[in-house]
Amino acid sequence: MAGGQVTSAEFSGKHITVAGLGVSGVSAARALAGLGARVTVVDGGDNEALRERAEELRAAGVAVRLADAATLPEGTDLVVTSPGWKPDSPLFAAAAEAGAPVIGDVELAWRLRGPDAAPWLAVTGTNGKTTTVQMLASILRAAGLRTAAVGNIGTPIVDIVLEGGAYDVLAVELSSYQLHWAPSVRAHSAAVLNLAPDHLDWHGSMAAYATDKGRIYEGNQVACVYNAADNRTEHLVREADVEEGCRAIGFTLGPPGLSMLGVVDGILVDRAFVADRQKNAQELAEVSDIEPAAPHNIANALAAAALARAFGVEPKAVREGLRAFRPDAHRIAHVADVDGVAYVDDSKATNTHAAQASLAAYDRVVWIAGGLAKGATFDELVASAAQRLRGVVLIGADRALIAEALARHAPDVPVVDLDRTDTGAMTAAVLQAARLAGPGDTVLLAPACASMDMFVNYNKRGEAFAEAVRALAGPERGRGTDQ
Ligand code: UMA
Repeated sequence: MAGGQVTSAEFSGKHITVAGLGVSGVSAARALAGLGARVTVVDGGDNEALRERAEELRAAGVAVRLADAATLPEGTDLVVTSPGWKPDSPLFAAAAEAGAPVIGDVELAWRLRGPDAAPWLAVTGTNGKTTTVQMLASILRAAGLRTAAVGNIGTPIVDIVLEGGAYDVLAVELSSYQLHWAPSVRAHSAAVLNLAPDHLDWHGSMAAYATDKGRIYEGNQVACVYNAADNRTEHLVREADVEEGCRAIGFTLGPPGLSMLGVVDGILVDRAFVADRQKNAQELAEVSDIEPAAPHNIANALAAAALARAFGVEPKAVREGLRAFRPDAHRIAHVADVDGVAYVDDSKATNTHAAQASLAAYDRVVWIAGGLAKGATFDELVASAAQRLRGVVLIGADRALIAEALARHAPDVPVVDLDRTDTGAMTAAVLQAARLAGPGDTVLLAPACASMDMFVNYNKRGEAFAEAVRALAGPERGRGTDQ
């Protein structure tokens, strides 16, 4: 354990149950065993991958129990849960009965921080968190700081915290689940990018979801960054109990007011972290430095810039960091042009809010949508996009919900309901979309739903789309030209 900063007193000798044998559970279990705790990992699943993982942990002295997510191991002092476990899981009811507190892996990481631990710049929001955290890490690196993008993005934060003083600052993506289970986290500065209904089946209500998101501002030291176009985020700042002197900093796609970052004539400008901000603004970067320069992504860049500026990063590094950043696959990724039609993969649009942002970027769209709705409704999304839709192809388990919204708000738009949830349905969906599209149109995969009814994850869904598009283009047209 590098750094040697981690204190074990709180955990050593305790019997700790870790809920979940996924990415965060494995990381938490290893860390706790290393600190001298007696650890049992429980997981409701039982398959080959889990059994393999269980064997590795057992070799490290950790007990593992599969195929039972409900029974609390005898003598449990504390439960450390993975983010995905719902608050009403039977295991937590049993823990409450036994007097064992429940915390998340992010809370564990926070409690394991030593005296020279790196401060956290934290990001949440319904959409854009991963991209923003990556942009932020890119900016921090450009400033010469030792940093890592961690948390919901996929790198368990416990692993990084155990490295002690190896970092100057962390760019931390926090999901609403993680925030729910992390009551004492106190970020240097934090941003809520936007707030729209998502994961309501987990949180129970929009109010509960917003409350958990808002926890990210609690105890902030320097800046609470909010989206001026989404007053729900500003409201969360007002509700938060922050350190004395901590400022509310807005970001906007228009000219910035005082204590905001915004855009003037294609330039990203800062009117928050400049000395004479009453009269002046500081140029940070150009919109053309951002890839892709879609409106929601410019907002992500502004939020990342605001957090970096709150940490004292110079304008030059903001520009360099944004220029160096390249988005992940499956986020508004242009796959190919075939017969004058652009094919775009935004499989990452797993909720209505993301799909709305994606649809807003194109004038004439054939939309491929559907999957698992996660308790969402589609009226607002369909009504906002109706004018731009040339056709719709529906796939997946909850497609009827979208079909009903289309019948209400876009009754004249042709809809192909594929009535399929098998993996091969994507090829048929692309063929149907090609039939509906004409030159100048965009065929857009922005499902507004989760993928797990048909695919392992949204990456696989996007890959299936790209493969079907390439097959449509044919070998002689694979380079995306019209022939
Ligand atoms: N499990 C049960 N019972 C339950 C729930 C889960 O037994 O009631 C078990 C599952 O069988 C599985 C394990 O718990 O083996 C999975 O735990 P988990 O779903 O919490 O996932 P992890 O693998 O630990 O990954 C988590 C995040 N997953 C979720 O929040 C669902 C990852 O975010 C994150 O990258 C990782 O920790 C590291 O921090 C993924 C995600 O989808 C990307 N996040 C959601 C989002 O972005 O919308 C919130």
